[in-house]
Amino acid sequence: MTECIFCKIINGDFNTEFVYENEYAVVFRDINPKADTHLLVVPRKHVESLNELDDEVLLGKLMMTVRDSAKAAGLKSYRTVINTGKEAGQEVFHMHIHILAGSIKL
Ligand code: DGP
Repeated sequence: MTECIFCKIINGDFNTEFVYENEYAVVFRDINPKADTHLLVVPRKHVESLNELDDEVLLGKLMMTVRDSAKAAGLKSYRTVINTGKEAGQEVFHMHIHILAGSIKL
């Protein structure tokens, strides 16, 4: 049984609403938003962090998912952040990309 919170979300264990999804990733709202709009793009495949991601096709698909989900959310301008490693502020060790838009408190 997985202990990874994002794997559980992907499995539907918490009924988290996906604002966008495709075969590579799901996108949902951050529980602790740091901006007016704060989304997380999370690969369906469990990878601890960017340091462990060795699939360049998946990395490209994730960036396309950032763009497509931002567009679907009506965002024209946004910031993307990937926290990699504890010292950089990574709290959830399932790689993800933050999308922040509007007033950003980072
Ligand atoms: P990071 O620090 O880059 O690992 O960001 C992890 C983010 O994940 C943090 O901003 C809060 C968010 N988060 C943690 N647990 C949950 C959860 O159960 N649901 C949602 N929607 N977001 C979560």
